[in-house]
Amino acid sequence: MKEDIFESRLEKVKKKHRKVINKPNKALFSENGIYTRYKYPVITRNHVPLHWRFDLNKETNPYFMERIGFNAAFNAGAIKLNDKYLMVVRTEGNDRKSFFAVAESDNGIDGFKFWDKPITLPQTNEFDTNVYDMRLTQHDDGWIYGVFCTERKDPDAPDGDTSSAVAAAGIARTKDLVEWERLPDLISTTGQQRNVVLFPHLIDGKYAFYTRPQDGFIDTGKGGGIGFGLSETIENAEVKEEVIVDAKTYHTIYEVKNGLGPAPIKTEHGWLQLAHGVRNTAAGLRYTLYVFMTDLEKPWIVTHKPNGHFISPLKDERVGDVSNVVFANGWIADEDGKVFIYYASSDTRMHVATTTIDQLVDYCLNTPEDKLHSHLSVETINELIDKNKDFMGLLND
Ligand code: M1P
Repeated sequence: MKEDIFESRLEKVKKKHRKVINKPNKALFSENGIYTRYKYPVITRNHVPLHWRFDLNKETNPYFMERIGFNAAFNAGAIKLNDKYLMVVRTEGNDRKSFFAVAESDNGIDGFKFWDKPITLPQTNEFDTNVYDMRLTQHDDGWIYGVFCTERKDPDAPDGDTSSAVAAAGIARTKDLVEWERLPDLISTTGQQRNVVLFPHLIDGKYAFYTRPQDGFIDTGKGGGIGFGLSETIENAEVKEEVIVDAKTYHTIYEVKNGLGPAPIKTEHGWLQLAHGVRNTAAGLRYTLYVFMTDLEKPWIVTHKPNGHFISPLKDERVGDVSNVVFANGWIADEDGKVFIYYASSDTRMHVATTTIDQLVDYCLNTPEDKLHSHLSVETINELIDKNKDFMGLLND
């Protein structure tokens, strides 16, 4: 009887898992023409390999029950290596601990499959309680760096406070995403850090980081926005001074806080940057993605900034563990200019949107900026209406 249960459940679970992994994705029509969304998520908790979840020995698991449960697979860094599209996925167990695991696809839009084992991340002297949101940077120095958030309990939390935490930027490097060398966490003067991204080139012989200084674990407080600073070394990274690249601003989609997404993409016009912005609503925080461009030589200076969000949570994306959130820390630019934007929805699953460098540059150069007042928004709309006056016939049937 027990034997029957084991065999029949094994077959059903295997079949379901294969179906998830082999499901072809489908491009959706893009009304805005800026990027293409896809019908299905590219990675979910259902993609987690069965041998991470089940004891496959009939003797010790006669009912073929799950031994280790997984809650979510989201906020992935991304890189193309040996012609494969790779995501370093924030994989979260039912125990709330997240860790990094690599998922691989041949085409970047479907067929993502986790590697056999999660990443074994070496520890510093102070163990990480939780790690998440790795940004990958292929640096000129030959290493691939993973910069991520390491979270630990706040040592100064009063007795009985079992929630307060401290966030810092952890740094590890690798050549193949398999073997990792852990370096000391980034030191900065501004208390806590999350959403830290290593710039791919040295600037004045120094390692350059985009940062997100914050006063508290959740609130950025006086932190101000997306920052930028230089460090003499990467082996003991320390940013002594941070300038604010993109400040949080009243009545924008990044009013409460913002943070850089993946390492920027170089174009002849400047560096393409993808970030998330957070605003408050009666229903809680709303996270959307926005795009801007920084100067080629001075990548801490914003040159173009389209107004509003680039991607916002839509339909099923709107609901999850932390609803009304889209978050991105990975994108891949192919040699031919195609760009794969990997974004997570509601801290639950991963999606892809595709576009091109040309389209992103056009978007940055030609989308009006946020002029911060309703009447100026109307002015901007009227400018487009006036520009269109000789072409209105195109809209007739
Ligand atoms: O829950 C939404 C996001 O919240 C944090 O991002 P930020 O520091 O910008 O608020 C992170 O915990 C992120 O992982 C999460 O997706």
